[in-house]
Amino acid sequence: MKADFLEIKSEVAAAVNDKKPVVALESTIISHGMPYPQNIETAKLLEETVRKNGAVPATIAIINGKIHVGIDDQQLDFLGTGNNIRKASRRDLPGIIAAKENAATTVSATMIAAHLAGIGFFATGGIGGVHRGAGQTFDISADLEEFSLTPVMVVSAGAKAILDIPMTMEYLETRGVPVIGFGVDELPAFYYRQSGVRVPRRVDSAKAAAQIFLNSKLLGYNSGILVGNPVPEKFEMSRDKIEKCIEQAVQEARVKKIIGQDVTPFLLKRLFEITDGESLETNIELVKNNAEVCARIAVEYSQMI
Ligand code: PSU
Ligand code: MN
Repeated sequence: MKADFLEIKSEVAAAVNDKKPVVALESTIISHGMPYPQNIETAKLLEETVRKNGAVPATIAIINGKIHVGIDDQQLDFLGTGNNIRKASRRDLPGIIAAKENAATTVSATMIAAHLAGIGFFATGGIGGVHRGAGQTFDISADLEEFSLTPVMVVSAGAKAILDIPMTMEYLETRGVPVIGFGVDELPAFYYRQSGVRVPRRVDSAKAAAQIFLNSKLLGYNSGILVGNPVPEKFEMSRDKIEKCIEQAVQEARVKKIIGQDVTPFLLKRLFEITDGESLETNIELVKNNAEVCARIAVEYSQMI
């Protein structure tokens, strides 16, 4: 049985086949995480950044029920402007494919698709995690569980500060997911560099991160690894300022009874509005930085295997 819904761009397939470095990129950030036209501009910037650092980019999305690993400009425009694009997480993939729908992939779905295509590295902005107030709402992103199920190394600026970062770390610890601080001792908090939550391991080079991924493979792990790469200092937001804005956005989501997969896009959109666009600027810079670091790790890894 072969997945006839998997369309791997020829450049990507060739690179995977030759064991060359490839970096997967997600599409939820394009369709649900950023406004137009910055979403499309950022997607292009990320692909360029991956190339500049020696790897082949593969942006992943579902178009007409087919998982595309690597998309073209026309498909990118469609994902960035279309209004009927679903948000696909692990639970959604089989149904979306069957119904031949269009969907952007979250971290969990992107990890699944990347692995299916033979790609081991993936750069994003922030992963989903345990939401504030999860004790009441049970809102825990499927991204966390995915790390224990799928062997992909994900470079992110940590968990979004809209989440409960200590609980997110506890969850990852329970699932046995290796978490690495890239040049830092604490898990980054997306908009700012230090969450106050220590990571179990710090590395100071791309090579050291690649070695850890290789070790996990040699140990027979079938789980992923989270790399926390902080936003560059000059683009960091003031912790006090963004925390106040987050409190406000979270409160609004509660009043409006926003639930399920709509929570994260709602919070990101409100933060963009409340901060007058500053949160978006930081978001773009951190995800670019993640694409660079991820490509560098993928390059190091390709020299080890
Ligand atoms: N981080 C961002 N923007 C985003 C997301 C994360 O800066 O759009 C997306 C990712 O695709 C992540 C998803 O996987 O939000 C998590 O959604 P949820 O909390 O519903 O699991
Ligand atoms: Mn959720």
